[in-house]
Amino acid sequence: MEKSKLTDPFEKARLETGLGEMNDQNDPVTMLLRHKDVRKSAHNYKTFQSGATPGRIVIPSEVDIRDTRQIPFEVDPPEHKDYRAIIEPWFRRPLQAEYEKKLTAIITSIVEHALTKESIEVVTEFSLPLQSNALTLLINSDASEAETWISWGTHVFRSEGEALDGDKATVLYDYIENQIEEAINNPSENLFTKLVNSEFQGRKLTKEEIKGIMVLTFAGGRDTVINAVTNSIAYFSEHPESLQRIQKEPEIIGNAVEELIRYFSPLTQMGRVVTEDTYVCEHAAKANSRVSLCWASANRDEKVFENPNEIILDRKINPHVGFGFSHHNCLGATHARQIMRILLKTLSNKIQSIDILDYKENIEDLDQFKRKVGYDSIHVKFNPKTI
Ligand code: EMZ
Repeated sequence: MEKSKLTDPFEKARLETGLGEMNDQNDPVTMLLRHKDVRKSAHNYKTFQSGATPGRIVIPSEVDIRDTRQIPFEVDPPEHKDYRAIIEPWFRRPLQAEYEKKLTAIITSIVEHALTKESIEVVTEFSLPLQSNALTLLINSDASEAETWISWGTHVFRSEGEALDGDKATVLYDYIENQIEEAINNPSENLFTKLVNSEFQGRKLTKEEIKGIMVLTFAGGRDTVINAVTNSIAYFSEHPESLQRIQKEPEIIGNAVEELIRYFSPLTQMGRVVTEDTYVCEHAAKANSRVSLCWASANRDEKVFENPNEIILDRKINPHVGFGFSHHNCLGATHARQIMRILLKTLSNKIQSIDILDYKENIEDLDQFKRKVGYDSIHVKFNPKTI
């Protein structure tokens, strides 16, 4: 259990040039590291495009393992807006009281189960089941579907050891295609049925479009939620006083969630394809090359955040870009925030402390930078509050 000292691998490059370089499957990426440049480029969808070849804006690139365009994520304005309008209200359901109640029940039962164990592996026995059970609410499917989704592991496109895995993607695609047929033949109240009945610019969505929306729903909020939850458990195990503070001052939970998202930045970066020769930080960026918006670096930018490498639970001014920025900001953010809020509340009410027994960090290799994004595994013991 070797602890990395790599709190912010981007600091030096961000200060010196504002850029990083990484090779990804011979399709190099120029990484934008400064908060200002990241936000500016995220906004400029004409020069920095999302709707290129499906999979190309993801790093590592997924062009070799999928053809399905994820929607609305891999579509640029103006179409982006019309797709997003179809699903945005659905993705705000997590704010409804009934939804919140069900999510609280799911999280409470997972925390209570953890309390019965002498040792629990957080990634597979806590965060993954939490993510998948919570997703049944977002999709409004039967609770029993979670078991199938859990069996897919922490990433739907990568197998153990993080290698991209086309066969694994096929499992997800088959599942989604079956569910679309099921929604056509046996309509229910779930998201598949909702999409089958939805219209885009005056016509029904095609099956391929529905598939693109559902792939994003399954893939986009998976490892990110799992890393946010797992990293938070690790943080609270090192800082039991933060749990006590949240219990005493529940009004800081909203700020605390934003701060944890800023600090952990569960999604390191997202790419864009350059549409015309341009410059980023005085560096030429050629048409058809890739840049990335490095949320993780922007979120530690010392020009924007005071003491960026500290978790300040009640940080007031927090313009983090952990959920992206501009048109493509995270569709699942409402759901993710609710998960985190309820998790913090539940932990602070039930847990006295958490002992770390053993762990293996998950270090992302970005060539020039090595970044701790989460854990491959972390065994802990949860200790209950006695009063
Ligand atoms: C894509 C991406 C979306 C990609 C907001 O992020 O998440 C990644 O985990 C997936 O591999 O396909 O959905």
